[in-house]
Amino acid sequence: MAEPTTEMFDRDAQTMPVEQLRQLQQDRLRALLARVRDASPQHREQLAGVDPQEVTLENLNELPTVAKAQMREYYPLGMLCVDRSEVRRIHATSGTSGRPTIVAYTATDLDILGRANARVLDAAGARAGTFVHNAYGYGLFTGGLGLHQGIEHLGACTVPISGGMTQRQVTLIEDLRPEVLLCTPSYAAAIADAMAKHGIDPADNSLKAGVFGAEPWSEGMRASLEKGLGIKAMDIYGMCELGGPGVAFETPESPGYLFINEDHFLPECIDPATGKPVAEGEVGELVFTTLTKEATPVVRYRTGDLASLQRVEDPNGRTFTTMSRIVGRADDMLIIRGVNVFPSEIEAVLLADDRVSTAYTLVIDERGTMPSMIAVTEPTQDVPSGQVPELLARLQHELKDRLGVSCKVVLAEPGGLPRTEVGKAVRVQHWKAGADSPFPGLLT
Ligand code: DLL
Repeated sequence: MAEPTTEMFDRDAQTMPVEQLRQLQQDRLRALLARVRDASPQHREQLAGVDPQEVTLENLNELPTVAKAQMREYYPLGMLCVDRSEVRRIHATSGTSGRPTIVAYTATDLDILGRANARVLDAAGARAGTFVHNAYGYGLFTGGLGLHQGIEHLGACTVPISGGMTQRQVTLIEDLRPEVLLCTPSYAAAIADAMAKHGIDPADNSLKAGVFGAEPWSEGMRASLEKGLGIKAMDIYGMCELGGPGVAFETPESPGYLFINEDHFLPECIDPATGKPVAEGEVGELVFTTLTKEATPVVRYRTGDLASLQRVEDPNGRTFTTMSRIVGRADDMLIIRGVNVFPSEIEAVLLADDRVSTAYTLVIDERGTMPSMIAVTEPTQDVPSGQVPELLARLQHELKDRLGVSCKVVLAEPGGLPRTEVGKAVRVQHWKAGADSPFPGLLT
């Protein structure tokens, strides 16, 4: 695989001087507002009375935002800003917690989706001709086909396996020798476990890089995946309402900082309670405007995702601003005995200990008057049983230290917990009074 430092896909756009980038964003923002203001019922309502020529990057935060709940009211296509005949593809959110949100793409939108994701794959070291094993789900979910678009744009080769049938995935990786793996981090962990079970040495497989996203993950998970698969693991962020994957991505030289494809996605970071912008480097809720999307553009879309924004020095010359890892979702936060807890903090503690496997679930026991937390996980295969009591005590101590509230730890047998093979891992389960135990035999 070529070194990412020697060439760069779309270098001119990715390394544009910041002043020029700001001007491009300003021009695109005004053109977008002028185009969409009267183009759909959703935009008409949101942008009533707005004069696009008056809007600048500095006063954009005075415009109203739009959130998922409002988008649902416009189901299915009340957001559409082009004629139906121009739509080339539809994707949708899974809609498990309400009506799905539909996003539509024109031919230009698909081209931009491809370009944005080609930048991601190029940063991970893929080039024309590289074999890419794409185990993100294909279908209405944007992950599979969104990254597929990027692989094709780059001229690389897609293995469009989608999720599931893990044994078959391992066999195909052995046989076709892809260099890049694409899937959720929890599924990458399941693939690593399956390889270990078959005695495949991480150093011997063909994989060199993995691009993992669509769900939260931690530095501990990165270390496990890098060791278990013998790869460099990179983060990718995106969401259906913004068009899918490829909104932001890490490079091997920027762990913890995801470059935002700022020529297409204009980021803001606001205090979720007041809506006011937060300072650079401070955690707030990400808000995005899709500067170039034609079919279903969004203006000031509140993602619910919490992260910080910062411009960093890139050794490869990228000038786009960066976002941190997603630290949580505003609606993910648990309040346990008065303490605010993000499930991602539990993963960070558990996986910092390499004696613990990547499979875990956080059970919120709500059977009593006060909720309590139980982390259900497993030791890795090679932990001697004599070490288990010390491991449990250490994890519980570290969790209490980090969270400020107790979290009991329960260990299953190595390999005893189910793995998520399709879709996003569900890491939190609520155990209500009268309901069956989520882990019979382990929790009673
Ligand atoms: O998950 C798009 C995607 C596909 C991103 C493939 C990356 C790779 P949705 O299904 O609409 O879209 O889910 C979007 O997933 O608001 C975040 O809460 C979460 N999410 C996405 N990427 C990350 C990430 C796709 N890297 C929602 N880290 C977002 C943490 C993520 N959470």
